[in-house]
Amino acid sequence: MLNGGPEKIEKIDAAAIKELIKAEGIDLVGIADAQNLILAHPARPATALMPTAKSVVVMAVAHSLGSVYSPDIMLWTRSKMQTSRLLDETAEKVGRMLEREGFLTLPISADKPVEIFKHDPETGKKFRQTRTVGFLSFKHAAMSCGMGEIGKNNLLLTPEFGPHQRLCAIITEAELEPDESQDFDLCKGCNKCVDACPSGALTSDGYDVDPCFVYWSLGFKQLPPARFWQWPGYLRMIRQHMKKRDFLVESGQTYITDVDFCIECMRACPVGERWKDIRPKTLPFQKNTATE
Ligand code: B12
Ligand code: SF4
Ligand code: SF4
Repeated sequence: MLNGGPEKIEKIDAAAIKELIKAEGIDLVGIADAQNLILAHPARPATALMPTAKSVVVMAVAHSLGSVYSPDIMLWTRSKMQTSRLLDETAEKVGRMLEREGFLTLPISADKPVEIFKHDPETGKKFRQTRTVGFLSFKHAAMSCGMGEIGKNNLLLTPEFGPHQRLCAIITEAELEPDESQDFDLCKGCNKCVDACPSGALTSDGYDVDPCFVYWSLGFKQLPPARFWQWPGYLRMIRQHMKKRDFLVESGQTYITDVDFCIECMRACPVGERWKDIRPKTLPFQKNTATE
């Protein structure tokens, strides 16, 4: 254990690092070659954050399935925060230990901050909806080390937990033996995630980040108007929300607990071996502050 345990480990190699991390309570650990990561769009290579990076250690902590199946998303959000905390604390501890051993190491948080783009960096044109991107794509890093695949719900599916895990990563100069990427066949193409998506972000054609962002962050089912004639409908929607919601009180709570409005694409997915015996038979309705 890192906490109260040895400050050093005998040997810095992949097996020892994995054992140390698992002893902290992390469910899955994989190691990817930092110079050879599968990249997303826009690309965020680990070497842009640390040119001398050799390895990316990817960690996953399973969500509480009870919170996934809870009747109010706020209960899941609180539980999610704890998974992030465990991941971030472990990343910090491992990072410090590796730096004591002489390897420059950068933990990347499971949570915010993220880069925020009002304009498309390629064309300079203003996006209809502001976009955000992580400093490193954890889903792609996890695929690089054979932890799982990206399903139709645009989330990382692992054989163990399906989409129900939180991810985090550590970039380091330590040269650790990488795990190979693997082909899985986890996504059954059942479309349960597409049918469950309340914003229309997931369709059989793929994932559209803008409607997802607006619903996930505010509970709005409409994007900001792109045309003049769309304004009356948009304002009507805002008025309806204002009638029953208190945005000031909500924002206070959001700052403290990072309240989400949606995990439907995650909840609906049946993949995940480890949940076999405890998964409830029916998925109950889960409300959020904006639910009518
Ligand atoms: C930013 C972000 C979001 C944003 C944007 C999502 C997105 N796909 O880009 C919003 C707020 C919408 C979001 C929503 C969700 N997220 Co999120 N999110 C992240 C974060 C911080 C970075 C994602 C990222 O950069 N991905 C890389 C890009 C490149 O991924 P992509 O999906 O292939 O590509 C999209 C973007 O690039 C965007 N895009 C396209 N062109 C451009 C151009 C520019 C300039 C920009 C900025 C973006 C952009 O559109 C692409 C899809 O078409 C990650 C943590 C991390 N650091 O990885 C968590 C993460 C991906 N999210 C996660 C989760 C769980 C969710 C939600 C379920 C919400 C929730 N309540 O938690 C939904 C799921 C939506 C979905 N089905 O994909 C988990 C996924 C775990 C898993 N099992 O896979 C992660 C890994 C967090 C974590 N620590 O575990 N998320
Ligand atoms: S988080 Fe909600 S809105 Fe976004 S893709 Fe998943 S189901 Fe759709
Ligand atoms: S719900 Fe079905 S289609 Fe969607 S990711 Fe899971 S297995 Fe694939």
